[in-house]
Amino acid sequence: MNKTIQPLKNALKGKVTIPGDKSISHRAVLFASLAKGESTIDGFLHGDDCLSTIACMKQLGIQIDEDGNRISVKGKGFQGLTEPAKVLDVGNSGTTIRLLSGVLAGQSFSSVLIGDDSIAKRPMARVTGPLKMMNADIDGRDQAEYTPLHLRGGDLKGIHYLSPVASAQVKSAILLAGLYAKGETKVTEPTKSRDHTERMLESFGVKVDVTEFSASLKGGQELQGTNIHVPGDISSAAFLLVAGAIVPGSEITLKNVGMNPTRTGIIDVLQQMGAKLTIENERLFGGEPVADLTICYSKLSGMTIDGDLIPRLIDEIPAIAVLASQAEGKTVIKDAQELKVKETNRIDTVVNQLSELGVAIEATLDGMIIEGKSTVNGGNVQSFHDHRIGMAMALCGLISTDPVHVEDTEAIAVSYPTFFEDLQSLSGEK
Ligand code: SPQ
Repeated sequence: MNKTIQPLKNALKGKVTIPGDKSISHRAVLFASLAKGESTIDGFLHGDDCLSTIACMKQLGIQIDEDGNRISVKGKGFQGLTEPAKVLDVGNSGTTIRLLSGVLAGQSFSSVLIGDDSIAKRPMARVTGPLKMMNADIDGRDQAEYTPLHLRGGDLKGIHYLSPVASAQVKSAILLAGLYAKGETKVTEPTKSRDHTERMLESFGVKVDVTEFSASLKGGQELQGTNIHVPGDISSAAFLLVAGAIVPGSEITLKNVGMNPTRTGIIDVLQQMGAKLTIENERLFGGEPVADLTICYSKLSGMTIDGDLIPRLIDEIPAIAVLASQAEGKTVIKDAQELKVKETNRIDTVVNQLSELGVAIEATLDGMIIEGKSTVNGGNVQSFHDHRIGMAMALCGLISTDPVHVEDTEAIAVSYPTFFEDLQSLSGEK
C-alpha cells in the first residue's frame, strides 16, 4: 500500500489517546502464558508484531482470547508449554524472536523460529550466544547468528552475563531462560536498557534484584496470573509529538503516554531543543508511570544526542531526525550504531530517504548529522517495510512544499495501526 501525504493547510489540534505499548504488550502475553492461572491484559496493542507473539503462544498450546482491547490468557504454568507442530513465525518482530528464544531455551522439546526478510538479516547471536552458555542447544545459519533458529533446551545453568550492548531483548531473553535455570542468572549492561521485563516479572510474583546496570533472578520461580494494564506507547506518541512541534500553529494533547524513565529520552530531547511541552496528570498505571502530554508548535534548536541518552530513545531516532531538520542549527546523533541492526539499517534508511526530500543530512559511522531549517520538498520515498521509517516519512509530508508519496505504508501497522486516522483527526482534513 502506498500513501500520498498532502502538505497541511491547517495546524494540528485536539486530543489523541495513544495506543498500547508494543514492548509491554509482547511481555504481557508471553509472561501470562507462562503463569499459573488466568491473566487479563487491558489496553493491549493490536499491532502486527504483538499479534505474532499471540500466534506463537497459541502454537505452543496456550489459549488466548481477544475481546476488543482486552486479552485473556489461560496460562499453564512455566512448565506448561507444548511442542509446536509447525515452525513458529515471528513475522517482523525482533522482540518476539529474541524473548521467545529465551523461553524456548528452557523447554526440553524442539522448536524452530523464523520471520520475514528483515528478521532473516537481524543478528541473533547476541541472544543465542549467552543461551548456549546456559547449556541450550541452538542451531541456525552462521552458528545461530541468523534464522531459521532451531532450539532444544532444558537443563540450563544460571550465568552472569556481561552484555556488550544495552539491549532489553538480550537482557530479557537471558532472564527468561534464567527462570528455567539452576541457581542465579544475572545480566549486566554497559548502560541501562528498558526495564519492562523486570517490572512486569515482579507483577507476576517473580523476585528480580535490580541495581543500576544489572538485573538478576533465581531459577524455578513460578509466575502467578495477574491483570496487566498496558500504557500508551511513547515510541508511537513520539511521532505525534514531533508533528505537533513542527507544524505551525499546532497544539495537541496525547493521553495515557507511558513515561518509564528508560524510554523518555524523546522528552529530554524535545525539552532541550526548546519545545513547548507540558506534562500533566502523572500517575502509576499497572507498575508503569503514565502522563498526558501537550505539545505546541515551537522554535527549536539543534543539539548533540549521544551516550546514555541513546538507549532511552533508540526507536525515536527516525522521528527525531525529522524534528532536527526543522530546528535552528546542527543536530549531531552519536553512539547510535545499534540503529544498523533494527528492522532496516536505520542510519542508511533515515539519511537516504530524508536526503531524497532535500533535507541536509549525512550519515556517520555511529549516527548522523542533520543541518537544521531544511526545506522539505515533495517526492517519492519508501518505508523499506520499516514501520518507523514509514511514519517518519509521513511526518515530512505534513510540512513539505509538495506532496510526499510513501511506499509500503502497511508496515506502520507493526506498532501504530491507527497512525493515519489519528493524524487525520488532529488535522481535521480528509
Ligand atoms: O521488536 P523489534 O522489531 O526489535 O522493534 C524495535 C522497534 O523499533 O519497534 C526495534 F527495531 O524496538 C525494540 C527496541 O529497539 C523493542 C525492544 C523491546 O521491546 O525489548 C527493545 C529495543 O531493542 P534492543 O535490541 O535494544 O533490545
